[in-house]
Amino acid sequence: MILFGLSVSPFVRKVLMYANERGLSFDHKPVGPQVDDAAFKAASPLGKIPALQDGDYTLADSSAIVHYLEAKYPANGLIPAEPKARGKVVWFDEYADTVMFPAGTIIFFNRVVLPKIRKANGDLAAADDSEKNKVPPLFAYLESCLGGDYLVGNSLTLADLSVVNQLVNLHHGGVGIDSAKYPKLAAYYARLTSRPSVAGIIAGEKQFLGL
Ligand SMILES: N[C@@H](CCC(=O)N[C@@H](CS)C(=O)NCC(=O)O)C(=O)O
Repeated sequence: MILFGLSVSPFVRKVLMYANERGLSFDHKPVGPQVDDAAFKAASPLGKIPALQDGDYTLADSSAIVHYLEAKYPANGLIPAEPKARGKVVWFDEYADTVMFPAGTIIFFNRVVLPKIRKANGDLAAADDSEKNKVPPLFAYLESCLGGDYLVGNSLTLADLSVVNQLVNLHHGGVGIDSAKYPKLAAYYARLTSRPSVAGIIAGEKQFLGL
């Protein structure tokens, strides 16, 4: 199996963390979006990362890829079968991808990607505005959802992978989680990012990004 995409994308890191947690191995090709590579273009109709090639089967979108892998390797998966838990896992995956990402990418793109990778000026006012106005409701909501060690049930699920990887990009963008205001979320972030499935990836990214 080939997984295309740089891990600094929270969507790519979600799939990498999933694979590591499940003990699945990929040939990882760390390409950027829209790269001019025939195999990548065949796997990613929109040119977005991540994308997967498994033999002659191709698939784009982090959630689609995780669902595919979960169906292919069902034992000890990270998407629960119990209806209420499964519904919540899909909800948090969607919340991370469609609500957290737009708020976080303004920060990560303008404070990190543009200056550090593309050597261009970012729109720092837009990043500051997102940190001040868009991020606090996200943190407050997540804080209110955390009762135990994980977002859903008593074990790691796709919900945690989706949410924590959006938090990692916020962290790369200089947005920490204030443990006085959000004690459960701050502890959750520290706990999840210390898992071997993702800790090494984050350390490598910090080096790559000069953070
Ligand atoms: N819903 C997609 C989102 C993928 C996505 O937006 N990836 C970004 C990188 S973080 C990308 O490739 N953007 C390039 C573009 O939109 O052209 C997923 O879950 O994989």
